[in-house]
Amino acid sequence: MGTQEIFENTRKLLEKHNQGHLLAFWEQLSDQQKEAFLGQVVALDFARLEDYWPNLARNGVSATVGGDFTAAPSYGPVPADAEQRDKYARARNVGAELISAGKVAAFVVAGGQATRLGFDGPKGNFPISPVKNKTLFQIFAEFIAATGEKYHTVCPWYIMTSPLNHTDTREIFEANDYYGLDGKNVFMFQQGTLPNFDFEGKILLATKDRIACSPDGHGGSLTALYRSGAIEDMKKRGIEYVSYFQVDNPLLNIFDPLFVGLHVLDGAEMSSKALLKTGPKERVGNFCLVDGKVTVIEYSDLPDELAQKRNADGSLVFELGSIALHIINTSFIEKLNSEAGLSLPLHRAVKKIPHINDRGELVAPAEPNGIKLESFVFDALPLASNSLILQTLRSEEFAPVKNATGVDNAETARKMIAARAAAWLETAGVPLPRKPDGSADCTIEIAPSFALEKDDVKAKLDRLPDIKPKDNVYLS
Ligand code: UD2
Repeated sequence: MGTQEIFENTRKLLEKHNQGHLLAFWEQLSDQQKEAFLGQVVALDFARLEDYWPNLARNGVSATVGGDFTAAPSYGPVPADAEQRDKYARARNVGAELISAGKVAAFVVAGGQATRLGFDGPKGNFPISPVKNKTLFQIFAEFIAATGEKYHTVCPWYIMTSPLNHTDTREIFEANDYYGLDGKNVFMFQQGTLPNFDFEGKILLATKDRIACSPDGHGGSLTALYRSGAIEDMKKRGIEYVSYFQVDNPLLNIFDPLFVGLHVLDGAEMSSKALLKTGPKERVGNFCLVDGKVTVIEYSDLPDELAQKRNADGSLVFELGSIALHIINTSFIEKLNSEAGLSLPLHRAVKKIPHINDRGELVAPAEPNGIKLESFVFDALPLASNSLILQTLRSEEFAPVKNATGVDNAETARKMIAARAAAWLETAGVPLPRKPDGSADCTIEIAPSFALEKDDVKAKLDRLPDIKPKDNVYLS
């Protein structure tokens, strides 16, 4: 088919979908631009385009909140009774064996824009550790390397970027020599994009020859893992479980044998870690059971009266918040992609979207002018045949770097990293100088090579320096 014929077909298709305006500047484009532009139009997934509008007009929430749903059950951060103590011990062993056998891979979603943090460049390059100022990427890389050492194995790392930051991310890894990891075991791939719309449902043009697009949300990772060949690579390596995490949490335990073990013992396909929310409206997803299926309802979608609802003992009915840590079976990801094709609900976000107007002039809106669509990975939870939730402790595993100021900022995260390090040392019996308010009067940073978990500290006690008030101590 020649370009003219492709153009005619495309024009008809666009007009059918009320998007004919996209060709307004066609005659002004060079042949090369025309070809590239047609490529973008063809990639629009017209089969799904029809589905976009209802999602644009109203928010595509994760589940029918008005329906019959209840709080989701969970495993506590510590076993509830003797039987559970036994199960946790077994789970730890099973998890450790699977990690040792190289069946678990790390997977970070790092395609977001870090707009709230106001940081220029991939968020993973944000410096955060309290003494050495290591970046998020470096902390994760060292955690992965130290896990390999501890379990005498290789833990591959899959990294999802987006067209917004792929080249920068790749360059950062190369400039840092993959933080000591073997580049062969770091698999970087890009997520897909979705077009941006105005409030009438018309797709916006970024330039005369480019459609305005944005990353398709972390839910896009489930498709991107498959399409990029990452799942194929995992299968070759014998990986059966993916430890999914976000780029903004320096405190997480990427390879938690208990979490992996419980997931496997319970025959789950996709599991989650949760913590008790700080209050009804903390900005984390809420775990619920909808029709017996574990489901996450994002904070913005949970009606106020439900968010505020309390049990007789005063605790919140929906008290479990999602911190976006999941174990996902590679076979589940394959199944989602190979059945009728994965189609997670699309959530809308009203944003300021730079674009060109019908005169071809660039507009940088001061107010929100359009809609971006995203899918969320947790919308795959109800599709899993079984899904468990394991509670963890905020002080142990959640210090997200989200905002420049206010809650969850870099300073709060730094303090939490140091506070956890101090708590680990004290649990191992190391006395630390304390301020009158009880907080540690020193700043400790524990490198993953020193300890991955609290219990690892005990074996290193002979390597500890004498810690005096105001000291900055780095343990590696
Ligand atoms: C997310 C969760 C929230 C809670 C919280 C914990 C959603 C909608 N909400 O909130 O329930 O678990 O995290 O910290 O997820 N990303 C991509 N591609 C994209 C969009 C995002 O890779 O297209 C990555 C991003 O780089 C980051 C993660 O997804 O690692 C989370 O993105 P966010 O900062 O937009 O999520 P947030 O804080 O609204």
